[in-house]
Amino acid sequence: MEMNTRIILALDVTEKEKAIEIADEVAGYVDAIKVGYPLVLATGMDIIKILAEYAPIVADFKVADIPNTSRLICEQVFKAGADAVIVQGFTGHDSLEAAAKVAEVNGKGIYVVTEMSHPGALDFMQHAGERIAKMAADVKASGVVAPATRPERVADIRKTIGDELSIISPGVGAQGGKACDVIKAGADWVIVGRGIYRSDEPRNAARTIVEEIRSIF
Ligand code: NUP
Repeated sequence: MEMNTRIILALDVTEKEKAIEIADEVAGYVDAIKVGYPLVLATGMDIIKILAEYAPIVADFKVADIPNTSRLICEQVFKAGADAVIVQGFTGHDSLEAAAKVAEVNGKGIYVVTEMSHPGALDFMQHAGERIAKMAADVKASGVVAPATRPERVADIRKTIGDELSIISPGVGAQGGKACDVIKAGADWVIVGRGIYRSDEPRNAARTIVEEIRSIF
C-alpha cells in the first residue's frame, strides 16, 4: 500500500451504488478502501473487484479459524481481488502462519488485529495485545491493526514490533479517536468509516483529515 494520504476508508455501507459513489468521490484522498462483512454480505464478493478500480482493497474479514480453514478463506479473498486481508491474532501461531503463507505465495498482505478499538476489547484482548503483535512480526505480516481510541496502546505496540511492520488504526471520528494523536503515537494509517461515508461531503471529510495529518509532519 502506497503511503500518501495515510487514510484507509472503511466502506461499511450496504448499497452497491452508494459504495461506488463514495469510492469515486474519495479516490485520491484515501490510500485504500477497507471492505468488510456489511458491504460484502449485502452486495456480494464482486464488489471487491469493482472498488479495486478506485483504490487498493483491504478485506476486513477478521479471519479466525483453524489453519486449513484460514488458508482457504484467505485464498478466496485474494482471488476476489483484495490486496490485503485482516486476520485475528488470538487464534495462535499456526493459524496466523497459514494466512501469512497464502499472502506470501500470492504477493499480498495480512494485517493482524492485536487489540480492538471498542471498550469490550479491555475484557480479554488487551491482555494479549503485545504477544499478538510479536507473533505478527514473527510471521512477517504486513502490519497490525491497533486502536486509535487508545494511542498509548499504539505506542506500546509500535515499541513491540519496531519499524518493520505497519500499524493501521481504526477508531478515528465516530469512536472518538483523533487522527493526529494516533499517527503521532506510531500509526502509519488511520482507518475511518462513518466520519467519511456518513458525511454529506465525503471528499471534504477525507480532505480535512488528510490536512490534519499533514500538518504534523
Ligand atoms: O479494532 C477494530 N476496530 C474497528 O473499528 C478493528 C476493526 N477492523 N475496526 C473496523 O474499522 C470496524 O469494523 C469498521 O469497519 C471500521 C471503523 O469504522 P468507524 O468507526 O470509523 O465507522
